Amino acid sequence: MTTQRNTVTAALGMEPLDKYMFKYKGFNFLQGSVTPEYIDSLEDFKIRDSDIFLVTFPKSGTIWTQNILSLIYHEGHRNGTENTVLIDRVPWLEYNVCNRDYGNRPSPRLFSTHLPYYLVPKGLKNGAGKIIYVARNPKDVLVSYYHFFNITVKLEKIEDFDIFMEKFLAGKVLGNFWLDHIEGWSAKENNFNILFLLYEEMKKDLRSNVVKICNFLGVTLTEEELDDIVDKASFDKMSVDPRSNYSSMHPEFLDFSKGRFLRKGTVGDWKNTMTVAQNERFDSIFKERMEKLPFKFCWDINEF
Ligand code: PPS
Repeated sequence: MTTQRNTVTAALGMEPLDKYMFKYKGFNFLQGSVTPEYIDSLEDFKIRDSDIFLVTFPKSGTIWTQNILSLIYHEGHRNGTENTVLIDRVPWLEYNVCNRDYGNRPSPRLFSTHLPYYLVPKGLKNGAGKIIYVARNPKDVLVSYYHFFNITVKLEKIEDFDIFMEKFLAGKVLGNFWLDHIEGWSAKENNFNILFLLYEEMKKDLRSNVVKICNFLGVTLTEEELDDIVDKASFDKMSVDPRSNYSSMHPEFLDFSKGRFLRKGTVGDWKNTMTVAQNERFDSIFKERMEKLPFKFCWDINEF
């Protein structure tokens, strides 16, 4: 009876956005992949000090950093996890697609999430565990996302970039509005044990960013181990490594006949897609708030 009542109460707070997404507690989720009850339960999800959470707005370098974390913790001592795919090594907190018992995973547990700061477990908000937030310039995020919408089976197909851009600007995508996501996390920096990384900086100098991650996590690696991670986390190597490029994802989720998850992996590709008018419209909404962020984004690989 109580469970039934809870189900009904939770369902009341659930607002369908389209056939593919619903909004709950102000945040957009994939329809059919998570329930309001599960989202509610995350608040009390017990955090261990050894937990590591990778937080991103979609298309900001999640899979890349998942792979780096996985290489730091598993490479060389994989202990039978050689054939485990990334999504199982650094699983999604809010989308338990492999149906694992997160509570009983051995430490250190690695998780990924796109959640906003206010929906993560309260243990994290109280400073337990460690968080790595990776951000990418939002114009490249937009273009990457546009292509992703067309390879994922779970989201609406939108061929017209202009229409997709409006959806992105209205926050009607997973992750909601880019500025809200990053502002929320950066404003709450002091509540969390958090390291901020930029995709463009990783692209410019991956090695020093891997060192930064290791220092933050308190992991000591040899020079050879570092070189190996930098090599295995390169775009070219990841593109052909089925363990780390999501190519083994079930066709129920991704349709690889429409494109690749690791598409271009560069900085400034937005210039090949956005028109002058689209760029101006984007800036008119983003510029002022972007300038107040504590990050300096790079918009073109030629600026390196
Ligand atoms: S998701 O769906 O949110 O998990 O996507 P996410 O992994 O955050 O972002 C996908 C983009 O990251 C690029 N990527 C990389 N870039 C550089 N080097 C490496 N190793 C790498 N791995 C993934 C990937 O290509 C997507 O960007 P685009 O611009 O579409 O190529």
